[in-house]
Amino acid sequence: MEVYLAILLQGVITLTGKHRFETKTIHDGYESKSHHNSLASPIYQTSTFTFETAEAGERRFAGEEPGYIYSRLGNPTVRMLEERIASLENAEAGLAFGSGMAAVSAVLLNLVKTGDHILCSEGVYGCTFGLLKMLEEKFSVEHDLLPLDSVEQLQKAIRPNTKVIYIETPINPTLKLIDLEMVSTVAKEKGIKVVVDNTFSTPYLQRPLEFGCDIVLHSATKYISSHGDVVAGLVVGEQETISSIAKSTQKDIGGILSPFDAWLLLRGLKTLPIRMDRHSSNARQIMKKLAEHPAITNVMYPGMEESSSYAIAQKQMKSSGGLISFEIAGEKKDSQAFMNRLNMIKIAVSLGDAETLIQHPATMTHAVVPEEERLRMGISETLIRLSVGLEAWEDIWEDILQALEN
Ligand code: LCS
Repeated sequence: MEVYLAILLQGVITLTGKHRFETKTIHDGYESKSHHNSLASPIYQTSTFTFETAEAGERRFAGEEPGYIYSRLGNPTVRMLEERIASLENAEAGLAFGSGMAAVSAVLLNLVKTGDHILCSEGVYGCTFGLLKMLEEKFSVEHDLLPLDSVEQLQKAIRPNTKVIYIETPINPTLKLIDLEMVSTVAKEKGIKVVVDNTFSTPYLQRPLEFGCDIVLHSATKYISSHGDVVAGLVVGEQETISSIAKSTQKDIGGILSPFDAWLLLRGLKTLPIRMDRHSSNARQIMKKLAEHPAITNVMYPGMEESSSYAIAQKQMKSSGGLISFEIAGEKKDSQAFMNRLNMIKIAVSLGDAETLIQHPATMTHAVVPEEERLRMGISETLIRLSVGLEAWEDIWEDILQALEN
């Protein structure tokens, strides 16, 4: 079993901690000298690794000799990605998974057991909500969804059996923010682990570990990939926590990432900073135009001065990212008719891609959430979520405008 630790510890070697973020997105986790000076990182498309002798295999399994064994337990291309994301989040170690939900479930199943309680932001991705329900029904792990917007409320909500505070910030799809420093300060006093889903921000815009949180996870399907061609998840944290997840829920449930998908994500990460800057600046322009339009009744964007999350955005985010949610005057059919009139903008779930995508949370990403809870999360029938892409913002706005005015 020690072998998993030996493989994970190899990770720290190639980190170039002295560099700035933009440099780390390109170099960390990969050392060309160890790979025939290949500029691009190689794809180790293999399921298993040979041992020179039976005794060498025994030593590897016993953790007495470093090296790879089998790709579910570790793969060099996947490891490069794990090292890079750990470096970008300023974490000791990272792990890659076959989807964001594989990452969420591996983390939660590792941290909780029957009888425990999870405190959760009032609003999470629909399948995360589904997982919380499943944990409750099958394993009696209870949860509460709360706004988590004051120390008093947080302290009141913590129970003796609360083991995890699980946060999305910005929350999908209402884009409300949670004060990470406030939550982690309260949690630390009580010995509770804070897990943050950092999918909407990426480490370029927000690094929760620097605010005292314990574990950060991502649906890497989104901004980290950005090309709409990979489904993946990432987790980072302290070495001890990451080793524990690697040895338990990752190894034995097995939701690992393929080497080729890891390679695509390594490639995507190289352009993360310039993409996030463009997503954010495009979104700002679209947000301003939406706010002025009479058919739009409500615009949700943390970087908007009128937003109740504005102060938190200034404190913990570099900029507010590429997602905007808004409500349209009328009812569900009016929102759907608006979406149907769009030409360039594609109707699709997922987000963070180069293409601008639009979706209707009440009937799509959050359709599994019962109506009463959905409305409490702030997801009305007319709410629309826009993932502002990398196109010229004027073209994105012209498409929205013609669909609003036709
Ligand atoms: N966390 C967040 C915040 C998400 O938005 C998603 C997926 C996940 C986790 C799960 O990641 P996956 O397994 O899909 O890689 N969000 C989606 C969305 O908003 N539209 O389609 C998927």
